[in-house]
Amino acid sequence: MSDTAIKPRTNVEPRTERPRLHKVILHNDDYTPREFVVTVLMAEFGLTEDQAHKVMITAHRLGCCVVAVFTRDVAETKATRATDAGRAMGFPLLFTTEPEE
Ligand code: NFA
Repeated sequence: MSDTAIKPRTNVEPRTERPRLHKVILHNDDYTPREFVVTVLMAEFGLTEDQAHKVMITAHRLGCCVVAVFTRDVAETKATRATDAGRAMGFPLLFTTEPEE
């Protein structure tokens, strides 16, 4: 055998880790119309009207509500698009992201 032979690694950690998921959070405000919030939730997150209404009313009552979880890039892109949809209409609608525990 030549002296440049490569020694295979042993005791390698099994690669079973999944990427950490990030929550998209809808925040309540006093100005964005309820129907508009529902429309944005359906358009940007693919929720049904029933699901969107539940998420909207939960944020309205409690101050915020988790919309869904995604990988970090997808969560950030959706939160930005949804926030921008409100801003385009002059509303302070806000979506943020945070990593899951
Ligand atoms: N609080 C808003 C209203 O009463 C509705 C709303 C719900 C806004 C959830 C933002 C998030 N028009």
